[in-house]
Amino acid sequence: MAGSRSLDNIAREILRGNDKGGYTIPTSGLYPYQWNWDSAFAALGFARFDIDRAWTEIETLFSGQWDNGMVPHILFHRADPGYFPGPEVWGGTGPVPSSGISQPPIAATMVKRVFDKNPEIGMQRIGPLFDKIAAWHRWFMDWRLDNGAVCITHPWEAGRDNAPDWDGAMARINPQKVGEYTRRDTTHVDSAMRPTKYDYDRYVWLVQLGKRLKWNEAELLKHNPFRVADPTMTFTLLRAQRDLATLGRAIGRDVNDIEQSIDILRDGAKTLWNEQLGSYDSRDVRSGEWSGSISNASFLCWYAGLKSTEMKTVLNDVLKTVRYGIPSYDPRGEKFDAKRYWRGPVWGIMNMLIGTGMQEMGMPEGAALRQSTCDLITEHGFAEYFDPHDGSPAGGDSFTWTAAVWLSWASPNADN
Ligand code: 2M8
Repeated sequence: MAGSRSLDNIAREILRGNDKGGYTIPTSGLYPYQWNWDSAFAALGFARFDIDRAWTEIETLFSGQWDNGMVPHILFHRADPGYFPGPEVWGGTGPVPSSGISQPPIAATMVKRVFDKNPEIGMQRIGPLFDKIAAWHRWFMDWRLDNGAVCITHPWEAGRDNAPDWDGAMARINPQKVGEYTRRDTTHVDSAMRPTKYDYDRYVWLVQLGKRLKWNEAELLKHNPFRVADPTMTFTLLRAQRDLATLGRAIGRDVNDIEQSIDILRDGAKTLWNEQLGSYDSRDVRSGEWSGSISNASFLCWYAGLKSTEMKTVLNDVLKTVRYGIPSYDPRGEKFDAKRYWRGPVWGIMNMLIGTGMQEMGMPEGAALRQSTCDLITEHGFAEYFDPHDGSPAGGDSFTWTAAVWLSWASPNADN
């Protein structure tokens, strides 16, 4: 087992190794492009040893922002045939070839942390970024709210691609006319760790629909059968707006609009409380049905600044069932799958968001989760995700966000 100093060095090497010049790929082979929330985590990792590079990561991400404010979930800076679906399948309409959907808005929160590390440099870099982040958040507020909760229009948008949360909405899609396509992910990784063909047919069908509608949000609102109010998006945007307001005040900007949106999102978060389940849950806006899903996103309430003793009880019950928390889906649920991506495995990034939320709330569970994440990475490496029962690594390796989580939170040498 490597010591924490040498693990810090390995984590730095992973970030440097995945650096393609101004942006970082999540891992080579499986994900050869710039992903939105992966980059926000990467920036935080870089901030431990190269503050300038941390800012550049976010600046490159925002170079792909669309005119309507949307920041795509993938920027295809340089074509790579190793990934499907690529730029031509998506037909993004922004300044850089891109996908047509977004991802959890954690950038403002990570930018605030990078800013706080070195406010002098931060003051030189934050100005233009502040406006771009505000425009992105405004796009969510204008186009994606349902009773104040933030909706996704594609499972990839939540970042929790094949979570059981979307099963109901996915079942209503008939992907008959999707045509032939070749997946590339299963050439890089064991297919038992990836979404099924059933899921991929529907992912591709939704991309084809968006492309046909030229990614016009008003049209998507009318025609897209997939619209789910999601705790990942709602809690991360609520948190991000708070952090953006703080940054705005620090640089003398008017933050009235952002403050109003905080109230709207706080009310929206209440609409994700599933009383029968006794947990935060996803809500299918088209059918009005609950997903009935206790996921790791349910525990992002503390990260959003919301107190919840009920979720604390749920968390302790879930943690009793696994060696390494927090599983992406409740192991007591029949859809739990310890290896298949977002249907069970543990993800360092989610642990960090949830854990920092708990630490900020003064909950001792936060430090315990940090220690368990430290043990997981120390014993099992920098994998994309892990089996919650035995910690075995899954998905891609030398993974950017796991290295970033180590450097900025899980390592005993990180400042917590
Ligand atoms: C995974 O998603 C991509 C599609 O966006 C894929 O499977 O091809 C998810 O884990 C997502 O949250 C993550 O941002 C991305 C890159 O790490 O991989």
